[in-house]
Amino acid sequence: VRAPEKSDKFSFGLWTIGWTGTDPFGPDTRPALEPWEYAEKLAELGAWGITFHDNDVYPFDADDATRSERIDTLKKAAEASGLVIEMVTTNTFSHPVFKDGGLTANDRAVRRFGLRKVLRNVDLAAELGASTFVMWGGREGTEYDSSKDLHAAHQRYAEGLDTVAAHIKEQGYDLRIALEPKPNEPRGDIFLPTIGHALGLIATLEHGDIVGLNPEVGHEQMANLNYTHGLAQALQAGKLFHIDLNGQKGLKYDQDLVFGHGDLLSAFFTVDLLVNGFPNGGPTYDGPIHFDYKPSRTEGMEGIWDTAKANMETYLLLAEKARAFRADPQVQETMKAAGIFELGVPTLAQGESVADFLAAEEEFDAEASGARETYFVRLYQQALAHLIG
Ligand code: GLT
Ligand code: MN
Ligand code: MN
Ligand code: MN
Repeated sequence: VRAPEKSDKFSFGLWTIGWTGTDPFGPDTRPALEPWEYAEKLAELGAWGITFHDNDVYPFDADDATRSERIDTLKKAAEASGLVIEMVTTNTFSHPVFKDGGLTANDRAVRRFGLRKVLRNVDLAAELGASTFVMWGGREGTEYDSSKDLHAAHQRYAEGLDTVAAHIKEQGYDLRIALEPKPNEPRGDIFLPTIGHALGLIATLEHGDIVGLNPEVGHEQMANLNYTHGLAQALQAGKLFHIDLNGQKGLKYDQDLVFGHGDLLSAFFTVDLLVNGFPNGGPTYDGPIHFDYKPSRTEGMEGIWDTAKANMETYLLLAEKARAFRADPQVQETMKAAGIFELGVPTLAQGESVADFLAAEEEFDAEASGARETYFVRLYQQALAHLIG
């Protein structure tokens, strides 16, 4: 497969290759580099963009001078290596102050502190030219249902999001918020656990027009959900602002494997949607191809770059296969036989009223229809043959 190019729009979180391997059972297995060192290496490997949390670049308790010096160094490194800073996000989960969340903590002073941290980071995101501001509410949630007024918690979540969105509008920033759902981990139950939950909350916001989604493969699969279906619904709602690609093997802890190293067939159909779009047309995603994974703790300093390359290679391989799949005349024939294109035809005729519809005398043989062939397995096998053939 060819090497990654800028036009592929591959992007990485600095916390991904920058993860040093600490887990609940043991400490670091790798040393940490400076953020700009990671960035430079990513550019060398063909990445187009980088993303980060405020505290991936400067410590939680950094003074203003340290903060601006470190931001400046990263900014210059990104410019020199032709990297776009496409997304910025806020760490409202590491420091103990956020142990009960940032926007939904019971403690109001914590919420006011958390919201200020987020707003300050919005200004930074705008200053660095980012187009997306991700909000992953990893600590927004509970272990115990008795620990919160759940209605008030959702009110506070909505209030926080509307405050951030209003600030973006007031400042005239060209920035959109992307919520990142996750069902659990680090909290026992995280608020906005799935794409659907997030879409529901967004619909209640005053400034929901600039709030959308950043769905992550593993987060949906941890809830036993279908990632590609989730992307489709977010697209249908005009809310697919950003994506986090990685791999997950079923219902386990958040594995953050390399893209494709989990459910490969699901990854194939995700890429099929991203590169080919829906068979009957409709909204498409043309944002960054962003990887949010963790190089496994077993990997050393060479291994982290193997994993970074693996994400891009897997995507490119799948893109090639997905294009060939859709272009295959036999596949097109099976798609037609399977009724894929017929689903694009509205159920009611143009201008048909419900009364006309109900009065229409239509011949329909339910028995014959019940016995029809769908060719769904044939089509899936053709996809599989393209994938592994
Ligand atoms: C954290 C989380 C990710 C989110 C990041 C954005 S941070 O690593 O596990 O899924 O995308 O805050
Ligand atoms: Mn994850
Ligand atoms: Mn994650
Ligand atoms: Mn993520």
